[in-house]
Amino acid sequence: MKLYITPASPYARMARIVVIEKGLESRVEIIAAQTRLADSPYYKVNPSGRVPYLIRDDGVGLEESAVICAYLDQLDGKPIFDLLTAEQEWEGRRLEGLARSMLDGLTVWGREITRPKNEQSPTVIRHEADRSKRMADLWEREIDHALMHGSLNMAQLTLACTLGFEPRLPDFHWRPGHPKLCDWFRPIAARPSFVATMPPQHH
Ligand SMILES: N[C@@H](CCC(=O)N[C@@H](CS)C(=O)NCC(=O)O)C(=O)O
Repeated sequence: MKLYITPASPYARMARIVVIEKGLESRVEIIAAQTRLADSPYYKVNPSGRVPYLIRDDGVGLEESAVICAYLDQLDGKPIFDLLTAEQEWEGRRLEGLARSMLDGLTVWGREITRPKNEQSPTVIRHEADRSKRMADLWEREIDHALMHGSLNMAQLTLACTLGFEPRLPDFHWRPGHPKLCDWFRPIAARPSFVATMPPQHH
């Protein structure tokens, strides 16, 4: 299989972490795609131009981080990231949705600050910075949920890649006032799969 990524993408990072956590490194070739470039050769591989994108062994391509993670997770017949038991499923999805909502805002913010200065919108930046503060407050409360502890699942993976987007956003300060979130993040960020996939610092 081939997994197209960019080193800074938190969505691609989720798929890369599942590859490592599931021991699939020898089966999945990681390829850096050239995104956001006029006429990039990558658009012939994936017309949307987004990462992550997984080309399965049968040649079929999959888009969307959650779909790709679920596919990689079930390859060995023992999915661990997706919470599929009836009593956990909706809580798992609810928490994953909350984390993804925060991440979607951060990536809009991140895109804004990588544009040329004269194209950046202070209104968009303020809107996303404010949203991230509200969501960090929300997560300081939700982090006590039982599903946010124990074996790594999609909700935890999504939130960890959200908080772990900080090197890309110099003004994203989620730690002050959120001690429980700090304690939660520390051991997850230290996992080899997270260390190996850290996004590069924004300059
Ligand atoms: N909903 C998608 C989002 C993927 C996404 O937005 N990827 C960004 C990188 S963080 C991208 O490839 N951007 C390139 C572009 O917009 O052309 C997912 O979860 O996989």
